[in-house]
Amino acid sequence: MYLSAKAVADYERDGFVLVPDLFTPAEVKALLNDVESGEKVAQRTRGVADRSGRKAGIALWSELGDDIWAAASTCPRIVNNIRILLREEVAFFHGKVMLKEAKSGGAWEWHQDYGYWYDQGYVFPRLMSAFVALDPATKENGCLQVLRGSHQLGRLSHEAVGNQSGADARRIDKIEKLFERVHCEMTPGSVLFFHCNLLHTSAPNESEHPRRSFIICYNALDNPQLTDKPTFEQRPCPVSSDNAILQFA
Ligand SMILES: O=C(O)CCC(=O)C(=O)O
Repeated sequence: MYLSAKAVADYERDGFVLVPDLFTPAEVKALLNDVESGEKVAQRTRGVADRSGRKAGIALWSELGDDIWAAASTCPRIVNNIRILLREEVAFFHGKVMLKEAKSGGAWEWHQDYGYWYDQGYVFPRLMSAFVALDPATKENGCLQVLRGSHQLGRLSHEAVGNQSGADARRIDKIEKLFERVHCEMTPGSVLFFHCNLLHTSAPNESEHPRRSFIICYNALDNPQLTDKPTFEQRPCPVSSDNAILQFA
């Protein structure tokens, strides 16, 4: 389950790498059970409107806690691959469950995550995310779309679009043609590792089924946050045992 040298080279060229079936069906079932029946996601979910006012749900937290989400965030199959890709020691940054309801879940505008993490004071673009599909992610239900290699652009200007922060739309119109657009269709349990400057978007969910995912974000341990009120705990991300998720099943 550790990335090969080729996968690391793909990530460095493309800004992302997809690992099929990193989590087992039993682990995905346990995570989905917590989405549906647990308190954490229910208590934290809020809607974020896209440019047309359609909302996508997001439940976000910055602490690891002692629950199934912490177990997934400290899973060696994730954390050690993040270390391999960032090539340095990493800290947990935050986790977020993304909920695109059937027929109504809204879009996410083109953006780079470092577009807004820069505004939170992070000095270097040495952060990245692991997007864990909990449901099948398809074109119909608004899977993630990325521009292959766009992390090489560096950070673009961002502006408010709906309740979101989107990359400069006029610039996106021009540069979109320079890159291959990849629809990241994923089976449940698959994980997309992606760079914080990779341009990505997703369309509304037009299907009959929800599209749920868990995105885990990590920062390089020594990437400081310029702020009087740090929200980021600088300690090495713990690594749990490989079967920790199932202990919460
Ligand atoms: O869930 C999605 O479709 C996109 C989420 C996203 O772009 C983000 O959280 O940065």
